[in-house]
Formats: sequence, C-alpha cells, structure tokens
Amino acid sequence: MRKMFSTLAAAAFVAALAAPAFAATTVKGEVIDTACYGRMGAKATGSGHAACALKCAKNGNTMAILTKDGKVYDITGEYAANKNAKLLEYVAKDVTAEGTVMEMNGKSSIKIEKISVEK
Ligand SMILES: [Cu+2]
Repeated sequence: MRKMFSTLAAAAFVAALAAPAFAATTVKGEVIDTACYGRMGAKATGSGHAACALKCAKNGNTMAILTKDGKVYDITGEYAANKNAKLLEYVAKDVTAEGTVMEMNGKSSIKIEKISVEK
C-alpha cells in the first residue's frame, strides 16, 4: 500500500511539472498582508495581527494567502482591486480560494475566482 502511494505521488509530481505555468488551482491558507509578513514573519499572522492586517488591506497593500506549509501566494485580480475591497471580509481568516496560480521570478500569485472561509 505504501509503495503504491509513493508511486502515485511520483506520478502526480511528474504531472505537476508537465503542467503549464497557469492552472486553475485551489489554495488553502490564511489571508495575510505581505508588507507585515515580509518584516515580521509568523508574528504577522493569526488573530493577534488581524486588526493590522485589515488596516494594511484597506491601505491597498498586497495581500496574500499563506498556506500551512509556508508558501505565499500574492492575491491578484478583482479581489485585490479597489484596495482589496472584496477581500476585506476574508482578511486574517483561513480560506479556500480557487483561481489561476502563476509562478513568476520565484514568486507565486493567485488570481482568485472564488473564495470562502474555512470552517
Ligand atoms: Cu499588518
């Protein structure tokens, strides 16, 4: 069983490498502000930072989704438009976002199509 699992994982990995640079993907994690996260790291997450993250979002800072394994996806598209207007209710919450992920210059971003709060 274990062997089968690793074979499947290897196949999935190869498939991921073969995929084009864009793909509709689901990303789960916390909505964070990249300005504070870049300076403070993990301290800029969670409920203790929620008020600041909201302020940063309202200022129009780049917001991102931070996954459990520490990957950061900058949020682009309509949810980032007008100083993150559509994103405000999700700030500092754990979300599931669906959209187009792009990898460029070692940075990842997601153009969100659909987002919901994780329960
Ligand atoms: Cu902040």
